[in-house]
Amino acid sequence: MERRSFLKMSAALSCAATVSGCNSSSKDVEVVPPTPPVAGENLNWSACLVNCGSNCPVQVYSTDGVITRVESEFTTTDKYGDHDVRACLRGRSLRKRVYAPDRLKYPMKRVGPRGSGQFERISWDEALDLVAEKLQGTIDQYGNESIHFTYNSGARYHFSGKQCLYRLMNLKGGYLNAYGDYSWSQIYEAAGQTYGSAGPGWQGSSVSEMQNSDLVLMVGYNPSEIRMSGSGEAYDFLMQKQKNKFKTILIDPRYTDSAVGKEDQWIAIRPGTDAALFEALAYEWITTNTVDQAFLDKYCVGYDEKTMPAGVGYEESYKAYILDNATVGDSTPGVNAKTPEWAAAITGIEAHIIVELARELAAARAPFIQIAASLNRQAAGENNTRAGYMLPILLGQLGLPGTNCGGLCKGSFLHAPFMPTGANPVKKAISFFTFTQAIEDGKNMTVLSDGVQGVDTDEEGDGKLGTDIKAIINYGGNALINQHSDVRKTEKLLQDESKCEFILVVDNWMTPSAKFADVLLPDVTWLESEDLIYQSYAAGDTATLVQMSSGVDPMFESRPIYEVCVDLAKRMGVEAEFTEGKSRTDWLDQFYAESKAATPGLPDKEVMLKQGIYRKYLPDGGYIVLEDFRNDPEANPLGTPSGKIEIYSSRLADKARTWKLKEGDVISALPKYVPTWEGYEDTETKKKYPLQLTGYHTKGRAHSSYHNVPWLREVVQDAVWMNPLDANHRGLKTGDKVHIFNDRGTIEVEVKVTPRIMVGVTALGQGAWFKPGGDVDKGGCLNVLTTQRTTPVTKGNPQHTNLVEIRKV
Ligand SMILES: Nc1nc2c(c(=O)[nH]1)N[C@H]1C(S)=C(S)[C@@H](COP(=O)(O)OP(=O)(O)OC[C@H]3O[C@@H](n4cnc5c(=O)[nH]c(N)nc54)[C@H](O)[C@@H]3O)O[C@H]1N2
Ligand SMILES: Nc1nc2c(c(=O)[nH]1)N[C@H]1C(S)=C(S)[C@@H](COP(=O)(O)OP(=O)(O)OC[C@H]3O[C@@H](n4cnc5c(=O)[nH]c(N)nc54)[C@H](O)[C@@H]3O)O[C@H]1N2
Ligand SMILES: [Mo]
Repeated sequence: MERRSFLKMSAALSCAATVSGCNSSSKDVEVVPPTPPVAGENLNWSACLVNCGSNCPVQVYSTDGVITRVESEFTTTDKYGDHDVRACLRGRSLRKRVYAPDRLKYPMKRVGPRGSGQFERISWDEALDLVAEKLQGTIDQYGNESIHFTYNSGARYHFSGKQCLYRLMNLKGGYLNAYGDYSWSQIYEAAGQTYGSAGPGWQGSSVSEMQNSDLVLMVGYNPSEIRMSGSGEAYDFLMQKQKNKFKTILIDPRYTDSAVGKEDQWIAIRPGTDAALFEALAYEWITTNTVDQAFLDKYCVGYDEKTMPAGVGYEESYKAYILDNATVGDSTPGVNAKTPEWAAAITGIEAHIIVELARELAAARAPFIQIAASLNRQAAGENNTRAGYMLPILLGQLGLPGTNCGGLCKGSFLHAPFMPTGANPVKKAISFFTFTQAIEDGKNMTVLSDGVQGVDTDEEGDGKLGTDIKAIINYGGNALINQHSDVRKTEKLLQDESKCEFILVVDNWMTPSAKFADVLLPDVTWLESEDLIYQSYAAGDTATLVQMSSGVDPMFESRPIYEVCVDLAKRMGVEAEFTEGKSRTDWLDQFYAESKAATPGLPDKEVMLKQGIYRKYLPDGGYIVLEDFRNDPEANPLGTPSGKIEIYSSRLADKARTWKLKEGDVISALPKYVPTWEGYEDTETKKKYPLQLTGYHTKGRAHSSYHNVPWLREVVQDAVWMNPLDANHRGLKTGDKVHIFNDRGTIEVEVKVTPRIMVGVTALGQGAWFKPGGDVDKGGCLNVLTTQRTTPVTKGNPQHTNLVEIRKV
């Protein structure tokens, strides 16, 4: 039985992973729901609340409170636009996850050294007393700003989720804020500087707009793997492509699932070098007069002498930079012009391919350009992304049908409220990625060196954070250690109990982060929860609401975090404020009523409990990003200081002057290709560690989530991709065990030798669980190899920028 399901799951995965798509194959088949194999089975709806951008519904069958099977959704005729929202293999494996042997069963407190994983079972009363006492004690001794939440994206509940803990802490005086996130920090910055708000960066045109495009340029965009849900972007993309036959060009070091099996062009590029390619495209367009000069004059600041900010000369314009030419009117390129030949040597893309790409993009009627988030997770992530936004800007191809501003595709939404958190009285904030630095020496972190926000500043604009992090709350996240960079460094830091004095972890499983808890609380899982959720933030063109209900009782002694917070609020003297006098049912009813008011077609809750899902294809129609601005820039100015698209950013020019940067880091007023530490051009480090390594988001997991489902490990091997040339050179063949290492650590994984990755570059799915013990991490956690060094502007995560060496074990 188990084996059979596994084979079925394998089929489902390869199907979800290839470009033909699961849904399309069953389009004309009549949908016959399978007969429940067990008499008297109950059906409850639940959802996969992981952070892949799409929260798929699942049907949970149970008998006498025991889950018998988990099915994907199959309630429609499956005609595109009213199609099933099918979970990928991960969602379908949820029974295994709920019943995983490492499920946390009881509240526990640490007994061994921190991180050793030695715990002792305690009662809920004892655990709650301890947590309340530790949090209150930290507030009393060090102040609210010494308490911090580590990044947490693993459980997207609306009612009983992380918001409850934020709410509790806000009622108790707050906590140290974090700005940014592992996903898109550098994108927010790039879009904010260029387009005046973060929005266009993560809410570009909707996928549906591809129907009006003749050429979709996907720079690092890999929807078949990172947007796998059956309703979502990958499927929308496939449907649009099948119907409209636009050409797709993929630029990625890997030949990804989004390319395989189609007539696409794949252009392999060295990680972190995209900006050099973009500049060569700009060079081609400028020297062949194919830039949209009228657009640049009317809508933009900083392209050439006509639109420079007051006091800034032509020599600092984008055109002068690309041509390496400081004289207005003289169009002869200088020796440092950004020619295709120059870019070829950096990117690994032959010059004639760059020239051809420039021609194709310029000739396209409506190019739809997406610059994916992977480029922002590089050492010069802000500049990479801004440089990518230059493509639609130079061509004047944005705000029009079939185009995109370079941003990630905007998903559709229906409204469902989240538990209100209230406002945080603490205004101080650090970049999410610098929490380890704030444990080590938060006191001395500053505005100009470390991007600290919300502190008092002197006349130079500098100011100190003034506190260290002394307590951490880690709920539904594994970024305390596993998902954060330089695991070995974090490990040592957290082991030192004099630094961070208290760590609370709330999770469902004994994850690497859970092992570092002082108090460990068992949460219920999604399948044991009631909630009304929307489809998450990037699920494409079909908006859904899912009514989750629980067919199984909370397992062992696990408890929903809402109830835990009520009990903590009681102990900490804020119960009345926390509950507002409402019961759990009152909250859920209130949320449902708010959703129904926002979506009048939503049926009553009793109906939704049975039907599980409510969906609407493009509830607001399609979306063309920056359309209003394009139509009427005076009436709809952007949020930039000039109200225009800022190619030259005066705000960044200021930061470039005043901020204190590490050697090699660059902040620039113009978007620029920057050769970085541990990039392709870091020849010094490459003497020891010659291979570039990126950590892609694998279909086998969502980050570290689902790592503990053995079936998934079987179908998606955790192996480092390596080109045959690099492998031969090292005597490696597929399946060999290898050590990947650099100065930060060593991990052990298998190698997959494949021409699907370019020479000199290696790639490993991120998210495997760190397995401490000895010098080699046998868990294969990529973050043993990544650095805590930050990107220059947002102090974000350059987790795709790594140099390593690999050898056979
Ligand atoms: N090297 C490298 N590192 C990366 C990335 C990369 O590309 N490369 N990507 C980064 C990105 S973009 C992100 S968003 C982060 C993601 O980092 P995280 O937000 O830490 O995401 P997950 O690894 O999925 O961890 C989610 C946690 O939530 C727990 N969880 C699941 N369900 C529940 C529940 O019902 N209740 C509770 N209490 N807990 C639950 C899971 O067990 C798991 O421990 O990782 C970042 N790390
Ligand atoms: N299955 C699955 N889906 C997920 C997630 C997951 O963990 N698993 N995580 C979700 C989350 S939170 C996020 S933030 C997104 C992440 O979405 P992305 O950031 O887009 O995902 P990545 O896999 O990091 O990168 C996408 C592609 O970019 C390529 N790439 C890496 N470096 C470069 C580069 O310098 N230049 C170019 N051109 N390409 C490069 C990689 O090979 C990869 O194929 O995915 C979401 N979806
Ligand atoms: Mo992310």
